[in-house]
Amino acid sequence: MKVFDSSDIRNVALIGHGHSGKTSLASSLLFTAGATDRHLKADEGNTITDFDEEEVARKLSITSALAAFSWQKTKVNLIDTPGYNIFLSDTRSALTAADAALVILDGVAGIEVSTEKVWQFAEEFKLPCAFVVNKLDRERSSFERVVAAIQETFGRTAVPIHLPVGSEKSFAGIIDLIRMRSYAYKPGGDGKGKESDIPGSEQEAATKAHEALVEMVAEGNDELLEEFFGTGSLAPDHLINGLQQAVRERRIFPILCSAASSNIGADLLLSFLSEVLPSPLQRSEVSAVQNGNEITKGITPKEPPAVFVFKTAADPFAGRVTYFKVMSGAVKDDAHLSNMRSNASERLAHIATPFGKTMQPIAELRAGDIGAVAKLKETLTGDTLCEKNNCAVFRGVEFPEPSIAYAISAKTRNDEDRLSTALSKILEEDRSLRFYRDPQTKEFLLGGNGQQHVEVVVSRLKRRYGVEVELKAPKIPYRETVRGTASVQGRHKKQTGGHGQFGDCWIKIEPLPRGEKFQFVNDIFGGAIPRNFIPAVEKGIVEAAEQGFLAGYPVTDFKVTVFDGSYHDVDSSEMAFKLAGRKAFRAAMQQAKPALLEPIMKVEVESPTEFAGDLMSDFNGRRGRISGMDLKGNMQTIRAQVPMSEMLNYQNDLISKTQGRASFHMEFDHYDYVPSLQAEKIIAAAKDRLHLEEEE
Ligand SMILES: Nc1nc2c(ncn2[C@@H]2O[C@H](COP(=O)(O)OP(=O)(O)OP(=O)(O)O)[C@@H](O)[C@H]2O)c(=O)[nH]1
Ligand SMILES: [Mg+2]
Repeated sequence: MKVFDSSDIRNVALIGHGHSGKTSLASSLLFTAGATDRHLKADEGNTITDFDEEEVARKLSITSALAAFSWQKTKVNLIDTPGYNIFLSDTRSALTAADAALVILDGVAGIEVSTEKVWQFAEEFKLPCAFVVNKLDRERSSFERVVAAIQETFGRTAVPIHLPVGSEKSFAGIIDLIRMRSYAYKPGGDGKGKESDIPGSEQEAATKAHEALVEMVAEGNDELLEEFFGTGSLAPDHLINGLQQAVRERRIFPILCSAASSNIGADLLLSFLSEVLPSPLQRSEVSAVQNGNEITKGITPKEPPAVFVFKTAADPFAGRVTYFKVMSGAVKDDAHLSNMRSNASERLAHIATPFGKTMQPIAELRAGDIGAVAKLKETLTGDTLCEKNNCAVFRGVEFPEPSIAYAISAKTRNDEDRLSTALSKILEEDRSLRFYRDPQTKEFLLGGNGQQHVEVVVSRLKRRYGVEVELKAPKIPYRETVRGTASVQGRHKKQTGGHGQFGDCWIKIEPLPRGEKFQFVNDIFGGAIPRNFIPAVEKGIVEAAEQGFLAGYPVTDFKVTVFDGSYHDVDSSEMAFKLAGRKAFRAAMQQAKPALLEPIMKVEVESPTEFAGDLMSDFNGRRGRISGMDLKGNMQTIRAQVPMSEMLNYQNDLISKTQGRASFHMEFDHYDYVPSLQAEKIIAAAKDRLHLEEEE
């Protein structure tokens, strides 16, 4: 691909709810711009931006993908992002490379849960945005209704710059409210409209909408306001410039029409990208750190080269592929840059412009452009690479903690050996995953944003790396504790020929507040137990506590005071006192009202209000306690505390209860007593388990 100047580059992300048509729109733009020789379809699994095998199999986007193309004199780096809520952390991360975003809406469904989420991301990154009302060829779609919903949710500064001609099946034209011309399309055609005057039947509506647009654009600009009051309108060039400025400053959010799968409106959208959306040079500054100081910084062509890494992919053939945005200067092929985090020197051999999975070689990437390079040694997502060692370091996004974890185990010994290498590659690519070992249950856990998220990893392990694994719900890390106090003796005495063994201690056990774990106090006066044997008593107790008393779970939140005992000059030893401590502990547990503790999770569900009542009563059924509620628009947030054991299958239940329109997040909060009914079952199950282990 040829080299483009910063001012001719547009980095545009397509964002929106799952299934709204982002990948289809990318496909239609690529075809109309001549970057592909036919119109590729999401349903056929052959699009440029859904190339990953899991995406093809599932017919949805899982990670962001890039495709660069040129249109007139502009180079567009299109970033197609996932819309399903469990994959949205990737979308948010990809937005660090964008200078503007198109929010895609389904012309039937209008505003959906993820529409609001991605809108918040765009606000967070201060990205200029426009709305694209897609699927206007569908039955029961309505541009008017969706526009009203957009304005109600996002405000009056969202204004149409297009009007549809025809609706549903007969939708085949678009009126451009800037130039006041009409364009007729052939459904399934080349995406280039035939220009004509506005049909008489649409004249009145178009004039009204044009005036509303003109007024809105003029409002923020004195010169334009003067022209508007003087002539009652704005010259088309002035209108475009004014609109461009207003979009850049996030004062206006244009609304456009489209039917991506039948390729209606692609050429108007392409013109909008190049004429109205900002170049990287016009983007608002982003925060960075330079010489220890927080600064903000724009794209700077005149400085030495620096790039920010916003994405890493594990390609089965090319290995690690690093996607970056040039933040300053120009990066030439084969440049040597140093990584500001690890200090490693990296050679950027064969830099490329990404086009889905294809890497198109390029000689140079100028400030603001996006590129990819394979085989960097130590560079990861979020890193800054540059030539000078005092350059600004840009900030990557943080990823949320996983909301769900599964126990993962290899199917065979052979799989086990390769599992962690394969997983480490997948984790590099997707930073919202976590892989760790639970120190208590000793299981390996894989955490992600949802069940499907973890399942994608399992499937990828098999398809890409030939590693087969099994998933299980993680074991619940129960704990044991005491509710009462007890003072008991622990005495160990054994006479076997020569040396005997003798240890004897008196201990008091009592509960500690939740989370204080363990405390040991030596309260011996007058040497009833010699000083050097006291640590052995403690060790005996700690080891016994690790093994549990009721059901094999570690005992926690208790205090032990050793206050008396006796010893034997010859037969006493550390081992004997350790065993005495152990006996004392077990005897104390017996009397001190032992109890089971269970982890309680902090859960937050976001759902359309219509399901709120149902979801709250569902929490009651799960022994949960509602701790708060928030209403935002049509979305209800419910916060609750629920035992972990009741949440294992929540994801599936939530999907079926809300038709997939709600999302949730949970994390550990605290431990609390298990009610006796459940405790009995857990203890009985543990007895079976421990019994089996003994037999093995
Ligand atoms: N009728 C109609 N269907 C469309 C249109 N655009 C997309 N679709 C269909 O909508 C479905 C989803 O399209 P995608 O392009 O995969 O949607 P997406 O927004 O990329 O979905 P995610 O990547 O999962 O977020 C597919 O079946 C498309 O054929 C359209 O303009 N009209
Ligand atoms: Mg998609």
